[in-house]
Amino acid sequence: MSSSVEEWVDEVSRTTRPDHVVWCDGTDAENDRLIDLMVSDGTLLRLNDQKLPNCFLHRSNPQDVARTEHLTFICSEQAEDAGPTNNWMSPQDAQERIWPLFKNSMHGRTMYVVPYLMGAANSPYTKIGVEVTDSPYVVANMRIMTRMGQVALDRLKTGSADWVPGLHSLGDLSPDRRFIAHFPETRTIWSVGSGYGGNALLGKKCYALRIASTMGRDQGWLAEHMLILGLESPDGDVTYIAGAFPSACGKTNLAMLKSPFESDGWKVWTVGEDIAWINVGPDGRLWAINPEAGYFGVAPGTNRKTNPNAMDAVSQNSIFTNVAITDDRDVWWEGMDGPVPQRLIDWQGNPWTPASGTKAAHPNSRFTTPATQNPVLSTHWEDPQGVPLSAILFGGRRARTVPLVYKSFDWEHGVFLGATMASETTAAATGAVGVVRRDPMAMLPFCGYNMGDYWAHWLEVGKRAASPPAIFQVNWFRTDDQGRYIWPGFGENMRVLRWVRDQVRAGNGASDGRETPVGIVPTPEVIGTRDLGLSAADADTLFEIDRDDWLREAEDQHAFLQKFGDRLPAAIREQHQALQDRLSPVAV
Ligand code: OXD
Ligand code: MN
Repeated sequence: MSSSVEEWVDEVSRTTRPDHVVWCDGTDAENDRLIDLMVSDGTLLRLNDQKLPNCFLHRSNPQDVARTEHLTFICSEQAEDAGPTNNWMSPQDAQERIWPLFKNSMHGRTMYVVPYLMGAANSPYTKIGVEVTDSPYVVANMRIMTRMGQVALDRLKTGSADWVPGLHSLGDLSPDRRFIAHFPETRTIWSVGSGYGGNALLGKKCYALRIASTMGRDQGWLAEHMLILGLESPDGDVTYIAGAFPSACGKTNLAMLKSPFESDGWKVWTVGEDIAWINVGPDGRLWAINPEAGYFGVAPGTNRKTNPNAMDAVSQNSIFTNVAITDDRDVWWEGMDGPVPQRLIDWQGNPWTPASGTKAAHPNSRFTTPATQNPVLSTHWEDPQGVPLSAILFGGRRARTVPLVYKSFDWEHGVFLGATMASETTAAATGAVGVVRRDPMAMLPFCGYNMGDYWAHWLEVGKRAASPPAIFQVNWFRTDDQGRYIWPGFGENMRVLRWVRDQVRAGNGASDGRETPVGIVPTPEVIGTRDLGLSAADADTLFEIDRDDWLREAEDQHAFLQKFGDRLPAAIREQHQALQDRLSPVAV
């Protein structure tokens, strides 16, 4: 392996002072040893081996249950390079404020050195990371989420100097001494004080999004918070679609969608469910790989109806975090099929009954499961070049304003839709839930540099691609006057995917669509709202473009875009102006 890895490991162990250092090889035997260790010290609980073979429950510290965006920093030399949407700390301040928290932090613990690949072993787009951690739970999760161990050591051995170090320590798990710091210029990650997924599995959000987005800016590609799916149509053709949705907005469900039209030949295959790395191919199309090997999905709401494929996937070899369990050590969470059990042990380990008045599973409880257990995994999910994208969806959670689906006029307009997308917040991050916030390209918490520059980079990539994908906005979450969701969602989202496919197959001419000031909207007929039993009034609301709502929306977009000052690309400003002009035509 690259001697620089050994040097770095020596250097961090001189500060963190672990009792032992273990280099992970990723074998079953190693994993078994770690699991036994964690079962014996209570870090993991073995679940019912008949119902859930080789599955385990982990209960995290109750103060450590979600990503902590306010403790997440971009440590670039210049504050402007982090931009107005990131927390910034100078590398010098990080050295003074964060580094001391690693002093002796692994004393009495073992330090695991976890070499891993983001991407398939044979892909030219794959990248190497090495995470050092004092959490065996993190090691077991990294083994599911990445290609970990020997396969990465082999890459390092062949002389690759290009790897991203990530230092992780649980510290004392106090939010007062918790930091997740990224150094884009030196491509380094430090995380201390949290064992929770996105804060601690450093390959995922920290590397594959925050650091990789800056690599993509420098190298001409895109690292995106996107699912990738293959939509098979009755003629056997597969159309590849990527989708950016904020956390806990149904990305995993859409990526693994069970089609109600399967007997007619419409089917979804999963390539990825959280992250896409996108390159311009020699044919002028955008090609996407999924850099991950597993799914770290939100458990509550997952059931046989909303996501039967996920229910199958998590039935073995999976780690559950902060879910509830039954008397016979089966898992349970809110929204699971069947009646609510009368007795449970809740996510904190306390007895629970329906009268308790609390959630039995934490709203951000998760499963970690290997992608290979997904029954609808695409046979192309590890193709070295990735899959060619025909469409990109930007989705948010919006009770009003945004229709079920609409198509942008062109790439620049599509980038504007991504730049101004907004969503109501969820439990995936700490903080208030249900507040509308702008979340451009679903990358607000994950873009490692100035978001204005990021939009410029998107525009540039589109210029380099002769046939870029068509861009759509979707919203499954529109409500009626009583606050009820109008759209059934889940499997029925297939109707929207079919329309998207028709649109990209029809080329640039809009078919079955109505041109509005915001974009091209389908008719209720082509989506089939009547077959779903939706009233005409509900169908109207679903596709409505209300001028007053949109004027308010445009005003709010303006306030957001202003924050970027001279880093706002002119094309985005012009797109915003053009939207306002279409909403307020000059009277003649
Ligand atoms: C995730 C997230 O865990 O987006 O994927 O929070
Ligand atoms: Mn995510």
